[in-house]
Amino acid sequence: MTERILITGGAGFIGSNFVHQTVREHSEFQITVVDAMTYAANKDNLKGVEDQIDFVEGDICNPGLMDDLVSKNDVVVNFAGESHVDNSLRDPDPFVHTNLLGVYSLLKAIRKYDRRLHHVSTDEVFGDLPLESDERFTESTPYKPSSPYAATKASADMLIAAWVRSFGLRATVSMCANNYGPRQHVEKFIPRQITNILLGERPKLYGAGANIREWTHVDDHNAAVHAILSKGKEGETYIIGAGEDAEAPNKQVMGLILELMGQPEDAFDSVADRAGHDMRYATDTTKIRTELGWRPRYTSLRDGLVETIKWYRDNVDYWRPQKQQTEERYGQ
Ligand code: NAD
Ligand code: TDX
Repeated sequence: MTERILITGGAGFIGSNFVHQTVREHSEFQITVVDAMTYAANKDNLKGVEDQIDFVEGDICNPGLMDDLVSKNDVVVNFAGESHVDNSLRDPDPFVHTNLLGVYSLLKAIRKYDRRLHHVSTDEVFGDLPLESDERFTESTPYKPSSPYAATKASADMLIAAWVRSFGLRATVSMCANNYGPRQHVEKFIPRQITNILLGERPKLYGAGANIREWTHVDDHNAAVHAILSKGKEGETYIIGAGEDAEAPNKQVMGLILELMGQPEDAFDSVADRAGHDMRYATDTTKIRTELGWRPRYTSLRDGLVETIKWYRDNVDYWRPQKQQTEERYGQ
């Protein structure tokens, strides 16, 4: 049976990879994408699938538009978001607008038409873990967001939890660790360093680079979202992450990128640290593995990085127009 799926934020990094994966592997879905085409979107992200989808340019905060689009679909997957922590430290406004008010506006329409929602949250809602510990985030870890970005994502999760409990909203939420892969905006850590090296600029490491992230390939994240859509239990939350072997301090990831791109190991600049910088993220994915049978395909960051570096080398025209403005925003 064909299901009509509304994919919000489908012209951004994770959303567009989700659209490509859905076209490739899930012919049961008839796809509509809605995206506000902010600085983070790229029309080239949907190259090759334009004929298989309906595309609407619009804001998830627009109640009339959401009412119309939600009424015409069976399922909504919300990838629309302001996603970059550094931007949220400079100006939280768009984060409150999209990540909080946008979700509220979606909830109103989804409740009205009794549609199924899957919301894409982040492991940053839990705050951070100490560097020296075996602790990992689970679905019952208390929320303790650090940045304005994480606070707006946490707030949206709270709204959804209340709508599930009080109004019986049919929703699932997933919290994924750091993603990487093709079509990621050059503001983020991995593509920023790769594209700096490709342009002959020095990569930039915040502080001492001791902060640990768990790098999850975007295709694995999206396969998990599909597993939740088909087998997940309404009202539940699911943590997604590639696991212990994909965890690494930023300095080590920097070293790996330099090595894979044939650069000396010290060919980077240490720059001012991020305010409130979370130390360590690490996920416990027992629930999604045991209940839904999901497994990451990319457990080695090295293999994923080889492919990702190749993608940025082969697609200079895609990212080159974003680069200057992004670096001007950083100013370091
Ligand atoms: P992105 O910044 O690359 O893309 C976001 C997309 O949302 C863009 O296309 C943008 O135009 C669109 N958008 C922004 N505001 C909108 C609005 N008001 N209405 C409609 N569209 C709007 O982000 P991403 O990295 O693809 O992240 C997608 C989602 O996944 C975000 O909600 C983010 O919080 C979450 N997430 C990201 C990561 C990661 O590592 N990137 C990890 C876990 C969760
Ligand atoms: O130039 C840089 N140098 C650097 O050392 C940049 C841009 C980042 N960093 C550090 C900061 C982080 O410790 O690298 C790490 C990763 O940074 P980001 O790519 O900005 O990701 P992060 O802040 O960890 O958040 C990401 O993962 C969780 C996504 O951007 C979020 O949307 C997601 O929720």
